Amino acid sequence: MCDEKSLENLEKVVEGAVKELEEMKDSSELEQWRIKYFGRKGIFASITSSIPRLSSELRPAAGTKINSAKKQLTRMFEEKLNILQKKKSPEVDVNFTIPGIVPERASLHPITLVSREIVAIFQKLGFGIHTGPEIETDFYNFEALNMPEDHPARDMWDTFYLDEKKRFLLRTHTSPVQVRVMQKISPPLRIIAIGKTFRRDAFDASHSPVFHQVEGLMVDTGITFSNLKAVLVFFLKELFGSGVRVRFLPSYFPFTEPSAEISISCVICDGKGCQTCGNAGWLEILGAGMVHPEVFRKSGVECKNITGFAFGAGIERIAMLKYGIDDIRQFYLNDMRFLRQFG
Ligand code: FA5
Repeated sequence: MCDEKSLENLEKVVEGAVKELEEMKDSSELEQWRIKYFGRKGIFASITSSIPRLSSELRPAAGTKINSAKKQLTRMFEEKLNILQKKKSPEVDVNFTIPGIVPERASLHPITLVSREIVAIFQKLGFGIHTGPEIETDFYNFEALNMPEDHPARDMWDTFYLDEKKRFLLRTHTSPVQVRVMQKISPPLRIIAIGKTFRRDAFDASHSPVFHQVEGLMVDTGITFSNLKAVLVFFLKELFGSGVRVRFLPSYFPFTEPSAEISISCVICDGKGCQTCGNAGWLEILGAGMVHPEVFRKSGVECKNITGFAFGAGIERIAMLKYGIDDIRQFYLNDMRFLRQFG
């Protein structure tokens, strides 16, 4: 390619190069093409090196021709490269060096956290975990718990009934699980039951129409109020710290006799009196008592000398005291700023 003729052939070279480019199928073929025409020992290097051998009149025109041919082919090469890169399969296109999107870490709901803590404490004492249905019958929610039809104590629980005849309802407490367990398992037994409960209560800072309770039941020969006291004091000290003081006062539940309401020294003011405890220094936290003989009878426990204790507490109220939450509605608003604090 070192004469005038070769320069005339430049057009043919370009034509051939363009045709080859059009037929290229992948970038490795394209690279071969680039080396063939523009490599150090390529066709254009050879054509350019022939310029000094041309007559001085021809040289400028030859230079211009070669340069414009090079420019045209370089532009076409880049266009083809672009097309082939876009055609690459998606797997090949993945850039493994780009940092991934970090998935947001979920956290457990405070009610779940407290429930698990309660379960762990009672498991240490050998209590088994039981559950019961959220839709209950009148028998389990009231009658078997020593509240026959028209018993005035039924008014202690504003009930969601599910049918006209009031045979089915959403359980108002976890106490029906006591009866269900005693019907199935003979004493000795010690169990807790955690679950949802429902009441027609107005939704305010301390009441929710749906909330959780933990029920406890221990039945054996010779169980006394002292056992109840020992278990509950242990439980509350594990949950709120060994410094907490526990107070038992007489109370009334139709299904326990005697009955007690149990309070702890206010976790906010340590018993000095504040807004949370209404300046009383004490916070009521549990209802409890010795299982009423009528409940044993209705549950089919007939053995002599069998006694037992039962207790029930609201999980939301416990969680509020543990975490210093002043409004029960926070648990159900799904506000991520609130929930993230328990991560
Ligand atoms: C009962 O429900 C009894 N079944 C407890 C019991 C069991 C006593 C075994 C004796 C033996 P009470 O109605 O007081 O008791 O409810 C127990 C706890 O549930 C309350 O102390 C409170 O913490 C919680 N609670 C009651 N109503 C609501 C509500 N609307 N929202 C949130 N928590 C509530």
